[in-house]
Amino acid sequence: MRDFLFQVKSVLSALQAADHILVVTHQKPDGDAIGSAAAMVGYLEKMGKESLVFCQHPPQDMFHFLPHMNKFTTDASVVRSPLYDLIVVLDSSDLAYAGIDELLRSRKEPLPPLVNIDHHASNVYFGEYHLIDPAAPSTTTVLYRLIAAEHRHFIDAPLATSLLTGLLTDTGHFSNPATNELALAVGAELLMHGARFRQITAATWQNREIGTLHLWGKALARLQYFPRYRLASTVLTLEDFRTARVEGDPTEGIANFLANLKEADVILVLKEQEGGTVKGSLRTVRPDIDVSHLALALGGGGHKKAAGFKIQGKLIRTPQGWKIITG
Ligand SMILES: [Mn+2]
Repeated sequence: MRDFLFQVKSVLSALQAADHILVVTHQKPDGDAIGSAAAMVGYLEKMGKESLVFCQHPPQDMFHFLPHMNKFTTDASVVRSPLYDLIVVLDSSDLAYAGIDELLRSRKEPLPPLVNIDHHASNVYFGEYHLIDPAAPSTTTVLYRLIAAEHRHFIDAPLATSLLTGLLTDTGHFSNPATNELALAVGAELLMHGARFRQITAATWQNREIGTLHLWGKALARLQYFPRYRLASTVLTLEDFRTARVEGDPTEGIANFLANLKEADVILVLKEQEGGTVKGSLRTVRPDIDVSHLALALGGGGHKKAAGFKIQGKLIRTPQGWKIITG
């Protein structure tokens, strides 16, 4: 706790010393990536600082109710711009996930200092300043504690709404194992600051489309159970996504949903991605199982209860079930 307060002080002084701040959030941004970036921009604006958000992919339409969406850019040239005297990376355990490792390496100008704000247990502590709490349910919760430390009066309804969005989406609307006492305490405080709970729920939860449910149907129909490992697994192929004609990836919730399965201790969802890779999502709700170890062994990372990895290969159906053909 003392360590956290020390980190808060050093991050605040780095923010205060900068004039133009580039905020970076992770590729294929989820509610926590977008909510934390929107909240950061709102906070910096109140501090009188100019900022812009770089993200490899644009926010999905469902997040357009959030403030500062016009501050997001996918234009990689901003990462090389000498204008910015500080880079703040959010919700990313490493710079590759943030989508800027190559961009920073190929940059000729000297690098501005980097601030690393996150809640992944697998964070590699890149950058000069860190504010990392693996016990935090979301990056927006970490950010809330940063802002509330000295600038609680800056938290208005739009800022609180951005922060609550990350908290709600990362906890599966207060249902997954990330839902701890901090989640509920910060959630209550954000509501008292005017966060629009119903608006977030309507936009990010009550938004299923027919094509999405058809995809879910395929994933559920293919569910396989391996009693020896108490593991249940399913797959989705690129062809499935093409025929469903859905925007982005509306199947992120499948692994969390399956984690509630009575028979299984571990859930594995495999999804084919563009460019010849397969993405694996691991989940558990068992207090004594840490799936981040398995994810790390497969070149990925994440949290104890929710982790993932990516491997080269494609999915094929065999008489014995689905297999990954690697290489
Ligand atoms: Mn997160």
